[in-house]
Amino acid sequence: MENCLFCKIAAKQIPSTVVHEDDDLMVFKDIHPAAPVHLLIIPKLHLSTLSDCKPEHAPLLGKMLALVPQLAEQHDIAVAYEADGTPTRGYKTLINSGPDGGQEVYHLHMHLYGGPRPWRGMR
Ligand code: DGP
Repeated sequence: MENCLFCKIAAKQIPSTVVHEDDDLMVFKDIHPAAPVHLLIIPKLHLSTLSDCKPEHAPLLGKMLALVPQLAEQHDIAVAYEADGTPTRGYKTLINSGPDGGQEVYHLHMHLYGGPRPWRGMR
């Protein structure tokens, strides 16, 4: 879509640090990281917000979510377990939708945050 920042990133018209790309998705580092690992997972298809998604987009949304464990492994933020079974590490996924949801860029994206805390402005 014309004049969409993330469409331009997906088309490589604007540079970004890409960590994953396939036919449907692109993942790149957030320009203002709020955590030691802060990635943005986007569909190449332009969808402005989660509210624009229809049932037919379920496979694409599923693909975005299903990529998270792989990204978490690659960036050393996957949930692990101590010898006594206590969970350690881990990450947060977030989709901001609309003004009240704090969305700034109107191309659907999922944030993936991880790494040692504290994280900027987040619990
Ligand atoms: P949101 O508030 O959910 O719409 O988050 C948009 C995110 O996009 C925000 O964390 C900063 C990031 N961002 C904005 N412009 C750019 C850019 O040009 N490049 C990259 N890599 N990230 C950007």
